[in-house]
Amino acid sequence: MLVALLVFTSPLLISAAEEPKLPLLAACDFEDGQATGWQPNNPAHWRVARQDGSLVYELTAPGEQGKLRAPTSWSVLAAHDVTSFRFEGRMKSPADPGNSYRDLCVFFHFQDPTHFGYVHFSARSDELHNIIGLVNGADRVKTNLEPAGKTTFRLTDTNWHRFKVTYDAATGRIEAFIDDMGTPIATAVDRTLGHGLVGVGSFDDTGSFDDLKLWGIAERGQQSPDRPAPPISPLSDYETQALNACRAVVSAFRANPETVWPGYNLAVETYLVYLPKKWVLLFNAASAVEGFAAYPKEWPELGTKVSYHDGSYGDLVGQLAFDFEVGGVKTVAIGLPEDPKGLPSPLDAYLAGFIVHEVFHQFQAVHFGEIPWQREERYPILDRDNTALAALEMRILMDAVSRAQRGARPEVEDRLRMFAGVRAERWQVGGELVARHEQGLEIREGTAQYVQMKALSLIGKTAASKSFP
Ligand SMILES: [Ca+2]
Repeated sequence: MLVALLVFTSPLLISAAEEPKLPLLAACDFEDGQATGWQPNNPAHWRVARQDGSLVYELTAPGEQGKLRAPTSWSVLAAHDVTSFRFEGRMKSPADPGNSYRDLCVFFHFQDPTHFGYVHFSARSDELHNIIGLVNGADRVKTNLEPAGKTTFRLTDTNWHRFKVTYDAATGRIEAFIDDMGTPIATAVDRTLGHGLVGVGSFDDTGSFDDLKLWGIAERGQQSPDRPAPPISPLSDYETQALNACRAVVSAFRANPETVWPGYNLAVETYLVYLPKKWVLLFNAASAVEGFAAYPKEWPELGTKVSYHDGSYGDLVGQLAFDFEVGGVKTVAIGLPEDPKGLPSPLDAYLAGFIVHEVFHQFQAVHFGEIPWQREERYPILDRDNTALAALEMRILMDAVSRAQRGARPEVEDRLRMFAGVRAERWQVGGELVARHEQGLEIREGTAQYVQMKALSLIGKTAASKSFP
């Protein structure tokens, strides 16, 4: 009894141990009469119909051969681009069992109609039948490791058969199962495509599918430019203002390329602007970058070359990333605040200034090098005398500015002498550490602030940015 139990359960145990735990992404039994989420290459050939006491997904007519020798009918689960996955279900071929070329196909890593992997389940085994195949912009090729003719074929009748196809991104291993879920009938090791959609269909027959379940790891950051882009959701007011800010920056620099700072031109410089968890925009990249697709045509025109990534990209989560590598270039990624509440208004002007200011810090580091003492951690932020005197300096400076605005030049000079006196005294007491840190900070932040103010004044004058005050 014990022996029988062990023999019975051990394949399950082995299988459970070998399979990585993957989250369930989709389960379709078609019992609502709908094939929600499924995208056929020919919708006229697919329907949900009752069969053997269940509603099932039917491929009702064979497809037509295209330019490549490849399966002709498929319906893919459009919302789940996966790397590692497990895709299971049951299938049934109505084709004459006397025809050993009969087939049903399970698709995976589907990226577009000429780039996908598939398992061909058939009633014979040879170079083209009952294989794991790859269509990679050319006629399909067998990729499974078994020699031609050596895979086990079981699609020999018109009964329902269980199937399972798995891919493990860590090893590149693809396994195909039919009836026996413990032992694959075909195995390949192939990382050519690496990710994509799953689907069901046939090389040139009809068939039925039901109880389809997908477990998997969602692909990130590798959208193929020729795959249909996911639907773009309507922009929120905040997103619209963020895009307006980007457009205003680009058009101001385009109209005044050398005016803000020699060589600093955001109409040509490469940089990223992103809204955390929503999207990433790549400005002025020299060439196509993997993971970025065309900027949505429904969105406002930004006046320069921009590519788009949906969702999060790489490890960009915080607000700023300097020396961020994208497409072989080190640049800066400007993370806009997730929530615009509490930001200064007008919001688009604030965001434009923020972008200009922060990208300039990257420009500074590249062109002038780091100022090593600017981020001095030993700076006495808690020293009361230093803080009080620094505050006094600020008051004197502000006083000087307001007197300058009234044209009271002698009073201004008097205030500036006072300011210099207080600062000299404070730096005397604080020592070289305080002086050098503040000088570094003023060089770094002062120039960035200057650049920000200069750009905003140009934006205000640029006709294209009417939304700015
Ligand atoms: Ca069903």
